Amino acid sequence: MTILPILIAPDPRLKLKAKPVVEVDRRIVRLMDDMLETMYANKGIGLAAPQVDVRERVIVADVAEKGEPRQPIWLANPEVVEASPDLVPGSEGCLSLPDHYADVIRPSWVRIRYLDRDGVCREMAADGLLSICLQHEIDHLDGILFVDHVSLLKRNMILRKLQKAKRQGVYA
Ligand code: GNR
Ligand code: NI
Repeated sequence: MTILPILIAPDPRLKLKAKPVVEVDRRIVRLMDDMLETMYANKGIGLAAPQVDVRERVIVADVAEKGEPRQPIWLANPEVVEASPDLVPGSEGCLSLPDHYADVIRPSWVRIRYLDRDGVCREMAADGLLSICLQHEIDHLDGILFVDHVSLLKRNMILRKLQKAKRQGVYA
């Protein structure tokens, strides 16, 4: 398995819409495995393929607490099929916006349809941190970052700081 480099915002590649997976073949399973290893190496709870410069609708996640057994999940073509009518704020971070956090308001639970790593179509309901994580990852597949859900002032402040840090070679 391989730890892949993660794109840091602002990067136009993070704003592109990812393409549906046609078949969960060995190439996609390999991508899922590499993404999971990359996520664990960076202490993330989720990762979307566009963050590793792959424009396909693949995400991985694991919201198990540290010290608990790993609970990896692998999803291709995930879609929200039902969302809670009630909206709740939660603090979010992103491996593509390192060291920046903001409150984002989202549905408190979602039902998601996806293909698992065997290519089987499944549905799962998620609430709490998993709900936040999966909505955050599905956003990435549509070129949306958590800062797109906060005020223009806060978004520009975060993106300007990241741009400056990139210029200074902080993430090189
Ligand atoms: O590791 C991550 N933590 C996190 C915390 C709150 C809300 C969403 C996330 S996802 C993030 C990893 C990431 O950038 N996934 O795209
Ligand atoms: Ni993210």
